[in-house]
Amino acid sequence: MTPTRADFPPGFLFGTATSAYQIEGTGGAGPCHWDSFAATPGNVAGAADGRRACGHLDRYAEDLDLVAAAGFDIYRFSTSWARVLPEGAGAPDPEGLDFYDRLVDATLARGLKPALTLYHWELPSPLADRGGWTNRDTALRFGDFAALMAERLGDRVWSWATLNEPWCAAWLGHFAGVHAPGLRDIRATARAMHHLALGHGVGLAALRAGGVGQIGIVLNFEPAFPADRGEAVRAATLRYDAVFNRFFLGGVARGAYPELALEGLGPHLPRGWQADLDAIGAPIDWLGVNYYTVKRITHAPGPWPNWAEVPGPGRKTDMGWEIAPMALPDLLRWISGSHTGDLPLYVTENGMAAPDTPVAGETGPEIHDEDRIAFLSSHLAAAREAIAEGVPLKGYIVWSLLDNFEWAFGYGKRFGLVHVDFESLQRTPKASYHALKRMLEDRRP
Ligand code: IFM
Repeated sequence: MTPTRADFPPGFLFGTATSAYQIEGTGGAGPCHWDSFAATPGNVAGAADGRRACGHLDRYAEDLDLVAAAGFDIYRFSTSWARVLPEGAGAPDPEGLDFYDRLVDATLARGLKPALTLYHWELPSPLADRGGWTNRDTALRFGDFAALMAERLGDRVWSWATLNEPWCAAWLGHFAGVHAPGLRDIRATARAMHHLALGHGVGLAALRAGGVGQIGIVLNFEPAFPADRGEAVRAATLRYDAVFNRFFLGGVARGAYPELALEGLGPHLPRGWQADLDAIGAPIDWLGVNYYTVKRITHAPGPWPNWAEVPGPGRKTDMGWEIAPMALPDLLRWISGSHTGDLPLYVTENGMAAPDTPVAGETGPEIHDEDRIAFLSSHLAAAREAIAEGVPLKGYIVWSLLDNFEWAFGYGKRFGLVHVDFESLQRTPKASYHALKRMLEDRRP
């Protein structure tokens, strides 16, 4: 695989990522809105749920051994709010806190930097019952959760992210209805967008008050291109860009939401939302950029936002996502040039889903995921190009360590560097894992 570690600046960090609900298995956690979303027929492919997932709760040591053996520097993971605070607030469950304590210690013991994301989508059901992210109180309770985690783990965690991909939690969960809580309502969407942004701000303040540093947020980006000529298509593309790429970035980096997003969402925002922008736009220490694909947009009739996605010309992953490494340098340049300046950027997720069928090898199953090796190589080359052009990119993290619960797609979409047999839970490193290991070993001066 090229480029290799030696082609990146000294100190550039490589990692791999997971999230709590997707790998842990629920055992002992309080109920969360993904449990009830998955328990509702038709929401998740194969009627799958997160009850067992990858059994990481019991196998975390083996999983961390895999991260360390590959030669990664960073292990990015998330904490389940419902495991730590089954009621969403109030008394923590000591066993939940102990699990993350052990996980952080085990990460450090292997020479890895623990990069913790507080919220990767599993909202405790008692908070969902009170309106979830449509309710301002959820953002305040998130601050309490952040304070608790800072107090317990602040002495050992290397970096903190408040939220992962708030656009998905807000838009896919409240507008498209394909993520928990499964709503399709623009008013709920607007409120969830704002309260997630506020949750970031409140969480950030709580982490700062707790004395921890290296605090950021992880946002997902999809550069959008007009699918056809014409003013209506161009306008639809700009609207898509405003909602997808610029809403949270604008809030966090400028303390302002883009006008084009406010055109549709503004009338539904909670009264006095402007007063929250100072907290939302408070300084952060780094920004996480999740990058998978680009979008081709056309105009759609009907109510705002009047856009529709159309398939692009490029090759697609198993998710149907167009493979577009060439858009990554432009994206990173645009983020730093227009919003974040010298702020360190990290690619906090990049990877692809592929069928990854095991074949019999001499010593056991083998997975020849050459497509993933090509995908990762091309995106690493794109990251390197961005650095050469002066983007302050400091690290690159692969999604994901393990095949896992891919939300509404259940267990059918495999993103892992390590194959998981969901019957036996056996882990088998794929060819991409071995290729990355070799590329990380290259430390030639
Ligand atoms: O699996 C997800 C992850 O939870 C968030 N970012 C995108 C990944 C692939 O869809």
